[in-house]
Amino acid sequence: MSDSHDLPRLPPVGAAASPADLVPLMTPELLAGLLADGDEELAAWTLENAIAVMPRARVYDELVRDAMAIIGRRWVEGTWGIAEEHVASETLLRTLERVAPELGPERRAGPGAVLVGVRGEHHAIGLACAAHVLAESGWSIVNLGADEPADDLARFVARVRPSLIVLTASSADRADALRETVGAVRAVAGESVTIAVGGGIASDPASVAGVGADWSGTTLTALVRFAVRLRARLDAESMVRPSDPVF
Ligand code: B12
Repeated sequence: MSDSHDLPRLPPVGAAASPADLVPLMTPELLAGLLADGDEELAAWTLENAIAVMPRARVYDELVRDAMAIIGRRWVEGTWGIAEEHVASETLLRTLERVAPELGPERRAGPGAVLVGVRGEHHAIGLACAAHVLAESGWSIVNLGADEPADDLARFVARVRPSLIVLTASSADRADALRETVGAVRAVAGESVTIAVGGGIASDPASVAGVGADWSGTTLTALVRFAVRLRARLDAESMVRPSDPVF
């Protein structure tokens, strides 16, 4: 008969297990495996339990990001191929939809934020995560996703007049696209819109220094802090307009 110590260390399921007991078992390795297997049921269960005991932004900054970094490493090493990375990315996007914050009609009452991947940027999972944490902080969100041309974003901004634009760019290669995007938005909205930049590029301050953004950061935890302060300032200045129907 096998000793119980030989059994795999799977998370306990059942009424007795509280999220706090489960979180230490919910490692990036576990989540990476679930995502690469396409198991959105268990991946959503994992994220829900983590979100029950930690701020959502921290779950995305640590558990989700580290799990996808494992996928990336295995992809680079050749252990997993493009297919496994694609399965993981698509499973994660479906999983995020399942764990999205449940907000009522008040989600349209806050100031508007437009989330955008700059021209050429195809990494869009960070934006999906940013949409959740900003919505939870009282912002009305439109997520335009990946690879948005600067001139089209400017047209959209002129129409919907958001208070905040969140730009993502994964690497320093995207500095020109970022500068072009910030310039196009400023041309139609001037300083009436606040522009925040993040993603991989923000870990290289020299790359974001000259793009003309108001703020940059590498984590959603920092973005939430910034957005809460901005929201308080807009409220104090009575600058929150009723959102355009698009939000
Ligand atoms: C999934 C993935 C892809 C998918 C993306 C699918 C999708 N729908 O988004 C696809 C297949 C499209 C892809 C393509 C490529 N990829 Co890729 N990809 C990844 C991978 C494995 C995971 C990225 C991810 O989603 N992470 C999870 C999210 C939650 O994390 P995140 O994006 O970092 O976002 C976090 C923060 O950055 C922050 N954040 C994000 N945006 C913002 C904005 C603001 C304002 C703030 C404050 C914070 C913030 O919040 C998030 C939570 O903390 C990474 C590996 C890794 N180490 O990250 C490689 C990686 C990013 N890719 C890489 C590369 C090289 C590429 C390609 C060039 C590969 C190729 N030869 O074609 C192309 C480039 C495509 C393009 N033009 O953009 C490199 C980038 C190296 C670099 N820094 O230059 C990485 C690091 C892999 C590696 N180790 O080499 N990729």
